[in-house]
Amino acid sequence: MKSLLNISENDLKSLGILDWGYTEESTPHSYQNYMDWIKSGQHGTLNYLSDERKESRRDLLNVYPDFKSALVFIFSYQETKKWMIENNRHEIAAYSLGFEGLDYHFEVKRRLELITNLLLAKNETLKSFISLDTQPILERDLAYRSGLGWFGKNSMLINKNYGSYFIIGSILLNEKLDLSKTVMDVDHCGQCQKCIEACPTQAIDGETRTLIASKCIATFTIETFKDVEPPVGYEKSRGEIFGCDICQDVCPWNSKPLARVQSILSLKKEFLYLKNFFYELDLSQLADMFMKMTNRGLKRQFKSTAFDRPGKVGWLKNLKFWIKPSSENDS
Ligand code: B12
Ligand code: SF4
Ligand code: SF4
Repeated sequence: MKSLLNISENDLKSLGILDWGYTEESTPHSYQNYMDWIKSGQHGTLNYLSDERKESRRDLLNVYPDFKSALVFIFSYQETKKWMIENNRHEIAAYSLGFEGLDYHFEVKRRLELITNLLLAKNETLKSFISLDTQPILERDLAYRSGLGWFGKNSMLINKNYGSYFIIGSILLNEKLDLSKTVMDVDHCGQCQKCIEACPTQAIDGETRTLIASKCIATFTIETFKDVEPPVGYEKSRGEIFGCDICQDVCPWNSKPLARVQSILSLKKEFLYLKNFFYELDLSQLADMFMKMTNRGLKRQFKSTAFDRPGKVGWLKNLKFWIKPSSENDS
């Protein structure tokens, strides 16, 4: 990775940044891919992708009218992923513990604000807007046109040097920066089909490089708050109860980057309880605990982490699938 204007490479690394890119293009290259996906109904119950905000995704100017350029950063959770693989613990997706237990919407935002402040210190007329997951912005495309990778068949943005275990966070700016033009990456999937073959619920449409969202375990375990049936094939997974990394874990582009990092599960003091919850209790004990909480109590318990999202009904739905009735346990 290179330094960025007045910010050194070491400072960027200390923020968990693997690489950064730059673009002055406000329109996504894959807007039509996205619209085709919506039209074919592949977004399933994810209505926030198909409502009136789909127009906003057509151009960054619709979201940030002063847009002139974007700095795009990729934030690693590789160390946590390595710990999970080495310990054969796959029930919780790595991104959710990869920022010391904090919800990345807070932690990565904090890091993006730090970078923004460093940039503003050198340029008083600069204005900025942070894009991190929740804005109506096609962020994988933004990273793609900033030269940070290609769209894998599993639909992940994959970087040739760093794989795909990262979160994308961007700073949109009202001025162009004195940075060289981006060279976009090309496809490096070739004939590989590993993610398509490994997905237990057959949620990957390799032809269009998109997902059938209603079949994806991440949709079922993170984005589904009602007590509904899981996607067909869920039973063939590794027991994922929050998110799913299977199509990344099998991707050859993730092997070398993981081999280079240490295996670490690092949690802030106030989040050490997460380790106890998810790795020391068995699933029946975890379910008992959720049963005893009110929905509001659960939201309070998991405040500032990723785990408040499914709510009580959502969590119990995720867990009950893996808990055998006591008569089965006895026999
Ligand atoms: C909705 C959503 C989901 C949904 C739907 C995912 C999906 N693939 O559509 C669900 C809940 C399933 C989900 C799951 C996950 N998500 Co999510 N999710 C999002 C969100 C909010 C919107 C994505 C979106 O617009 N989808 C619509 C589809 C059509 O767009 P797309 O996924 O970007 O796909 C593009 C390519 O397919 C491309 N394309 C296809 N073919 C071609 C061909 C060419 C030539 C070109 C140019 C382009 C192209 O066009 C599409 C449109 O840009 C983004 C944040 C954001 N604002 O972008 C995060 C995001 C995509 N998620 C992220 C993560 C980390 C995950 C999970 C790993 C979490 C987990 N462990 O459970 C999984 C991964 C599942 C997977 N294989 O995709 C990261 C991905 C980082 C990365 N390296 O790519 C993002 C970017 C959040 C972030 N800020 O970091 N997610
Ligand atoms: S995240 Fe899991 S369920 Fe979703 S497409 Fe990837 S392997 Fe399939
Ligand atoms: S597993 Fe293979 S096909 Fe799937 S994203 Fe990785 S390289 Fe591409």
